Amino acid sequence: MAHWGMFEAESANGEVTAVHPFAGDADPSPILENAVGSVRHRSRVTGPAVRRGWLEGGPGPSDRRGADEFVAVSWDELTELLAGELRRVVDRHGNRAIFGGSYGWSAPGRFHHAQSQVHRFLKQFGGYTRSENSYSLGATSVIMPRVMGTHWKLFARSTNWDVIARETDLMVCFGGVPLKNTAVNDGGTSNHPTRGALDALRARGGRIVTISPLRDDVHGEAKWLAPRPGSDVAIMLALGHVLATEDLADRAFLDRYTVGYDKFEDYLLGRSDGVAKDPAWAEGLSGIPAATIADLARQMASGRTLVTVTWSLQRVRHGEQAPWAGITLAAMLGQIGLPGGGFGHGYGSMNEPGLAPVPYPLPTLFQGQNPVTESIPVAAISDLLLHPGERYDYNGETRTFPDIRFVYWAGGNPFHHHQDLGRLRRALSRPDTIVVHDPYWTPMAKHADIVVPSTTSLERNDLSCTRNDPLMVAMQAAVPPYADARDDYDTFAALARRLGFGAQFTEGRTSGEWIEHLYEQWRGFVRADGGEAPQFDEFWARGHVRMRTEDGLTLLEDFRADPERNALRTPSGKIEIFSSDIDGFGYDDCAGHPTWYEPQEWLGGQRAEQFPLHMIANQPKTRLHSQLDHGATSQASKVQGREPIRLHPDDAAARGIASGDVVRVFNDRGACLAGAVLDDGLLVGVVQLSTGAWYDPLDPSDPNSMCVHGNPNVLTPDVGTSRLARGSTGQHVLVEVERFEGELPPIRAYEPPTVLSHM
Ligand SMILES: Nc1nc2c(c(=O)[nH]1)N[C@H]1C(S)=C(S)[C@@H](COP(=O)(O)OP(=O)(O)OC[C@H]3O[C@@H](n4cnc5c(=O)[nH]c(N)nc54)[C@H](O)[C@@H]3O)O[C@H]1N2
Ligand SMILES: Nc1nc2c(c(=O)[nH]1)N[C@H]1C(S)=C(S)[C@@H](COP(=O)(O)OP(=O)(O)OC[C@H]3O[C@@H](n4cnc5c(=O)[nH]c(N)nc54)[C@H](O)[C@@H]3O)O[C@H]1N2
Ligand SMILES: [Mo]
Repeated sequence: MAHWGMFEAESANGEVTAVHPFAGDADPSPILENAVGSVRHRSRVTGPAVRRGWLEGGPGPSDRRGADEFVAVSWDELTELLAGELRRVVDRHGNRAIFGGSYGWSAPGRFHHAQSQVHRFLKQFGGYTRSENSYSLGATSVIMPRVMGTHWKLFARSTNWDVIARETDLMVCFGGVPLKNTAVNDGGTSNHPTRGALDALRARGGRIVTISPLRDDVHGEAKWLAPRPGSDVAIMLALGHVLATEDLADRAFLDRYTVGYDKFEDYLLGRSDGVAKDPAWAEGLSGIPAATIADLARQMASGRTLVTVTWSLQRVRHGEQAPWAGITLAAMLGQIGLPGGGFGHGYGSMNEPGLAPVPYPLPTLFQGQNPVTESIPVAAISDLLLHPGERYDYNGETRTFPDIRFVYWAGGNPFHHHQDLGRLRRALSRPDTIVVHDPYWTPMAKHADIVVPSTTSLERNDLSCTRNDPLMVAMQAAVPPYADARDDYDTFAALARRLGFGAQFTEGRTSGEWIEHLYEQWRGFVRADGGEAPQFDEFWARGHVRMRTEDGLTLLEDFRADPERNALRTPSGKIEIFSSDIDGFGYDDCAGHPTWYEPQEWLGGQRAEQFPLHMIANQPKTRLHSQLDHGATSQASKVQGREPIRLHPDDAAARGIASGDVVRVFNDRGACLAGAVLDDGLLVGVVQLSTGAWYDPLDPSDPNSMCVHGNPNVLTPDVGTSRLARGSTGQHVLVEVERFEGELPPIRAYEPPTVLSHM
């Protein structure tokens, strides 16, 4: 099992030689092919390694990180050094000086999940400063609990695809329904139903309107509206304006199920600020003709309509507003809780929305409490390291950044996920010690002081299952561990023994025994649900067993049926179109109701005079994030070895750029090379460069060096969504593009650093 689907691997000589998708998967992902040749790839970390400057000079701030050589050490030496340094930091600075946020996707598996392992280890060691929320849903996970009482139920209990295919007349999709993203589900997936569901919807006469700067954000036939990126909230407000002024809003629904519509309507109609948010107003901001918006609003009110918002729309400045305005628009239509109507968030962002949930808990490695209470919103990592002691606003609180001395990362790649990589590199020069566990010499591993070689999920047994998939799967090792790589669990078990809490950490179990233990825990949940599951050995031999799922769900149908008994977990128990709590925070960048705020990184402002192209830094079609970037599917998309950047032919012609050219993409934060691909399925003025090319600085000793490979995060802003959520805003950035002249620098991203043998 991989995050991008279920498969069987063929192997020879310790390497994966072929992958075969699960026969039950209707639409397997081409990302699977990236696994072939990945185990013995030259970018693997072959054994424990310590940065030379750290080994010789001891812990402390260093700007050599990312440019230094490494020294190979034995596992015993590694355990000794790492345990000693953890002890030193805790004795001198306390546990809060350890940052163990360790954000990232690592690999599926209920036991060997790297984040679960590192967090459990650090909790038992006395705690660590943690991170909250995600890069995926930074804004949503803070705003939606205040508006809807939850954020995760929006996905886990979303209206199912078969209900949509059967009932929906019109899907209005902000951000489209990008099929490429449904390849992926956190923890794995055994089936990909989206393509089939959209086909079935259309075969029945249902229609799709996709609102996106990219035509291919939806598969198959759809009406394409291409607004100026960042203007969606204006369009949503204008749609609402038409509903409100043409007597098409469902007042009875708004009265019974929501609070604060009146205050919002004062804003919508311009009573509170003198600006009516009507279609003409939205045309000026979005470029979508007023008549088209008005017409769409009337169509939406005339049948069963589902309003969907992709997660990308909240990964921008003021990202809180799009999901909030989207749910408000759906509430005005009054179809929330009706089959095939209402609201959806994340169709086409992840495979999970639209899939039926399992009704009982999944097996979980018990974590325990974190004795340290400090935490940061996850995308504030550079702020944290650069500004110890500084106060900041977050979600109604005033917090202070602790003074971090030790950074522990296992299962994530900040050089993939974080913005403004030049700033991140300066931030990473500050701590005393950085430890990274990874199977590969990723850019983050190259910036570490202590590098711990992990196995990949292909090299170990595990269990996998997720909350919206019917299968409990035996993940059986395809190959033995590569070189001197170890399971993260074994690394932590050895460290825990050395630090005096080995028995507590392992509870006396080997990893094989843990897997059986978790399986038995899950069998108990199945039994409590009135079901039966086979003994472990039988399960392991069969390869998977089927779980009960709750089919045919409609989001919030229970709330609609009985809003008192099934009250939402908001202060009012209803959908909060106006939130008194948020209003009470007094933030100038997140008011008490959905509001249009002008973005900084967009074509409608002054900054576009200097950097006239709007770059969409979205998820890659050919891989998951940075994982297996050297695999066949990912490599096949590259242009002269660089990550492809799509440009409209008019924008390319204006710059003398031809298809297949290497271009330099730049702004005032940094620059990268990329390979030009021309495509008239983009709005003019928009370019698209996905995330995930491994950061490859021309001069590794210069934090602002150009990336020769095409990592968009050298360009993106490290600015939060707002003071409410401080989510990542990496999706949008203004740039300029020019043909790259001169000698093409080689790609060194996948080459390991120099590793000296121990003297
Ligand atoms: N500009 C911009 N930036 C973005 C986004 C965007 O839209 N635009 N999207 C953001 C989003 S939504 C996300 S979720 C993040 C993703 O960011 P990450 O989750 O950090 O990215 P991955 O490449 O998945 O990193 C996972 C790492 O875990 C390692 N790994 C795999 N298996 C194991 C294991 O068993 N043990 C250990 N120790 N390591 C393992 C992999 O080799 C890899 O280095 O990126 C964010 N960044
Ligand atoms: N293949 C693949 N699938 C993935 C991932 C991956 O790495 N690879 N990552 C997974 C993860 S961790 C996450 S969180 C999800 C993320 O899911 P999303 O954040 O929804 O995914 P993106 O591809 O970044 O963006 C979706 C689309 O939104 C459109 N868009 C961008 N800006 C705007 C705008 O201002 N207005 C409108 N209307 N549209 C806009 C873009 O054209 C883009 O293609 O994807 C998941 N799926
Ligand atoms: Mo994500």
